[in-house]
Amino acid sequence: MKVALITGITGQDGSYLAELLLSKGYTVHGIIRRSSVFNTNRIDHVYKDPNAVNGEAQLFLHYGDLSDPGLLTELIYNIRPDEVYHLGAQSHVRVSFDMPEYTGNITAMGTTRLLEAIRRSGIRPRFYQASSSEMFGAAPPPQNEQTPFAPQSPYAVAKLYAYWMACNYRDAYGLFACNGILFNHESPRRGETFLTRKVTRALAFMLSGKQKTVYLGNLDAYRDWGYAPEYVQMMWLMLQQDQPDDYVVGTGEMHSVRQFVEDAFAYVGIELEWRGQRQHEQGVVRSVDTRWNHVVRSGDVVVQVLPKYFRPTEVDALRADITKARQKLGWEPQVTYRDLVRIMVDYDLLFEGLHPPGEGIECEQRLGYGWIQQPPYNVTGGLDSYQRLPVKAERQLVRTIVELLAEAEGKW
Ligand code: NAP
Ligand code: F7E
Repeated sequence: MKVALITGITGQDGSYLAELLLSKGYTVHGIIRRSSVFNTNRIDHVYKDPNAVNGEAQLFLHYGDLSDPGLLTELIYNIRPDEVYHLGAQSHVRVSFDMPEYTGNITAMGTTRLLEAIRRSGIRPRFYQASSSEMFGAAPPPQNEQTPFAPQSPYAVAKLYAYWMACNYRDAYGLFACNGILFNHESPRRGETFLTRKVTRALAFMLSGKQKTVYLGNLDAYRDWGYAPEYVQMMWLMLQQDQPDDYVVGTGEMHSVRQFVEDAFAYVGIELEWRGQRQHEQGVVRSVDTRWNHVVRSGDVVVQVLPKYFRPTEVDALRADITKARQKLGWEPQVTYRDLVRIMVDYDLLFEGLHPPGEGIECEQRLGYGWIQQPPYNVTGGLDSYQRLPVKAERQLVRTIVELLAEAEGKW
């Protein structure tokens, strides 16, 4: 049975990766930061207290921080992992302009600390580095493994340093280190301040009457948005190859922020039109499905652009050329951009206790990501009535929700 260590296990990707590895029979160790309130809500549903389950636990959590080299060394030495997935980072691009030094300390130097902990321990796990399409920055699309890097933010510069450190430890010490150069990937577990989730969550709040307007920045940036669970499968795949290598991972499609907003609203029957210019633009409701008339009306300003959300230097367009991943790893994403919008809107409506259209949830079920253990979301109560259930019951509950929705829509 393999042993994996995940930094950033409480994040979007870390939580999906933990589920994937557990489903493959791994023993999984994760590093979590101490915080004044629980920050493990993305993994609570897969965590069993080792004290309570008597030797049956497969997931172990350890306090630690990428700023603490001594502790990282001790963890590597004691856990003796076969695979290390380094996902921990200050991962927000806009925030990196406000906190460049902290971002460098954690996102760049944190990687060096972990690599050094591995080197000094004498243990030789396989190592995955969470590199980013942001490293391509100003380089025009499509971007692949040969595209010259042109980072446009402190975050991207820090990731580039970490990328080269992983390459250096591979060349200098023969470490099996892989860089996954991942383009934007999203999910219902995406952090609430990233663009896609900010929009789908705000939409759900508007439909439940809690919010009137969402405030955004640059609507004209283009991104290659994929579905996060598929991307963590790629992380694992890279570490199972005979040779370590670096891979670009994305969908090959790109869409603008503006289009994402339009498509999310259109999915629930709200058509938008745009008024005004760049830094003062507004998204106004042109028409609305009668179902939402009590909360949203024609003429409502549902999107307001604010200069404070623009970045000092923007990355205009990212689109992955995934030829290498396709040819060498046989990888092809299944979830399209259209599906992704639907999945995210469906879940955010569900979290708000609203009845989602259901096409996204259906798509997720059809593609059969059996290893994803969605926490139990209560259709009528929303997040406030979130409650823990045993894993089997969670799966059953998600299935039941989907069946109920389909019945209500008259589809089955
Ligand atoms: P995320 O949701 O922001 O998660 C980041 C994780 O890093 C969290 O678990 C966080 O812990 C942890 N972390 C932050 N500072 C830390 C520190 N000082 N010490 C230890 N852990 C720390 O990010 P994600 O979307 O899952 O992305 C995973 C990785 O892939 C990140 O490195 C990100 O930069 C990179 N990446 C992401 C994308 C994407 O589109 N999602 C694309 C390319 C690359 P807390 O929960 O305590 O904050
Ligand atoms: O922005 C624009 C913004 O913050 C996407 C991270 O996971 O992916 C992510 O970085 C676009 C940008 O993601 C708002 O200017 C407009 O053009 O969702 P985002 P990101 O910056 O692309 C890469 C691959 C990573 O590696 C990172 O870790 O949307 N945008 N208005 C906005 N973005 C945000 N967050 N908020 C807005 O109000």
